[in-house]
Amino acid sequence: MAKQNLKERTLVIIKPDALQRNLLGEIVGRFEKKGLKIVGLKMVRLSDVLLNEHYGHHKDKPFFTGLKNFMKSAPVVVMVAEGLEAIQVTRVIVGPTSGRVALGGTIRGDLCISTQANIVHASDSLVAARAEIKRFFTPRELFDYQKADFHFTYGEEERALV
Ligand code: 3AN
Repeated sequence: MAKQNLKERTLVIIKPDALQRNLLGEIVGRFEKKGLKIVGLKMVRLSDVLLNEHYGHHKDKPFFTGLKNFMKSAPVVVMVAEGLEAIQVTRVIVGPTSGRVALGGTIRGDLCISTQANIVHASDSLVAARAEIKRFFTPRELFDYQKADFHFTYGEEERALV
């Protein structure tokens, strides 16, 4: 396991269904309220090349073409969230793949009822997060900055985990 640090980063894609359903602000707000720091944010339209790479592990699944068409149907918002155990924390607040089994309180549990149109993508490991952040962001599009609420977001021992 990688050493805990306050600068762990994860990639989130806010999918076309979220934009169409006017949920963009709600979703970004959930990450902010949780205490994660948003260090990158932009709107993009996904291409086949990018989707083949991003969802390469699903290329033999029956839903692959449908998934790609869905992901190209409108722009998406890509975001990098940073914080202590950001990858795991994000998976927890997002919930499992299907909105039908995701628990209330999670983004998918509260906001969707689908397996495909499930609002967000979130990196599932450190290796995936590194590759996915690099896929969507250049270093200049990612920001290192202090947050005014830092002392109240983490406790003393956590703040020392630089
Ligand atoms: P997660 O996004 O929860 O990590 P993955 O990586 O298994 O889930 O799936 C990637 C994306 O593929 C999902 N977010 C969802 O949009 C789509 N997907 C996964 N399973 C199905 C399925 N059975 N039917 C339709 N789409 C699916």
